[in-house]
Amino acid sequence: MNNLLQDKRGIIFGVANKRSIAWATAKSLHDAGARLAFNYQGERLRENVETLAKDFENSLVIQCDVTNAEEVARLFEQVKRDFGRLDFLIHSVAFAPKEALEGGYAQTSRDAFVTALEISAHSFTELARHAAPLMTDGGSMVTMTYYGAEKVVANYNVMGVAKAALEASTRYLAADLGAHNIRVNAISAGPIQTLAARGVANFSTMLKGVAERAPLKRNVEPREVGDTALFLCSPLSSGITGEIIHVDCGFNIMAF
Ligand code: 1JT
Repeated sequence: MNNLLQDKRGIIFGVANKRSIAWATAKSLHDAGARLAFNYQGERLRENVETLAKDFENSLVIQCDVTNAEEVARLFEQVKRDFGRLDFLIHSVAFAPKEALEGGYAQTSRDAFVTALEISAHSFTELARHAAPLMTDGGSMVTMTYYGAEKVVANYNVMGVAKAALEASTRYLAADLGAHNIRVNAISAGPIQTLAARGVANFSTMLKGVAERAPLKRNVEPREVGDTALFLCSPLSSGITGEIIHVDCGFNIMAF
């Protein structure tokens, strides 16, 4: 418990279950005193998110598929009505069809490409556009990325291309919104055993290999990603914008 986000309010996109990176982030932000709103993508995930959010006093849970412009507009209207103002936004949303995360990148279909880029990259820009006018006292936006945006990671394929677009979006948004004292940053997390990752072939083997090569000799914990998001939403990071912070136990600095 700390007071880094006392009287601050923000919204978190991408909680699906208690293993979600978005959920670990919610816990860090809540423990720092923030009031939180959550989205859920569809009826299937509503109960999960409502159950998790119950622990958080005065939280909001709102239906919103980030690819549905009407639902996005409606969500921000409700946030404006209930919160009056926004101080931060967490974007922890990604998707690509399973078949796109195996085999060669050259085999990526147009459909898989468009889906991955729309959900994983365009949604951040869309949400930022709606959130910025509510950040009347300045604010902080944080998205989640992965090393596959920078270097070729076997099987990450079109997600790497989507994350590269997301990282570039982080810089362009930071340039646009800086004059309003809105900072925009990304966390490049090491691999984490979430539900999304569980569908990935040989994910456990990869986790082990990454832990062996990382300077800290282990995998990153969701809480460490959440605490970095807390830092990026707090005044402690007031001079940082447009940055990609690696939270990966040092894995990215190694050549071999
Ligand atoms: C998605 C998935 C986005 C898994 C993701 C992701 N960002 C990181 N991961 C974990 C991962 C996945 C692969 C990988 C390394 C890490 C799955 C659902 C779609 C969105 O390749 C070695 C494939």
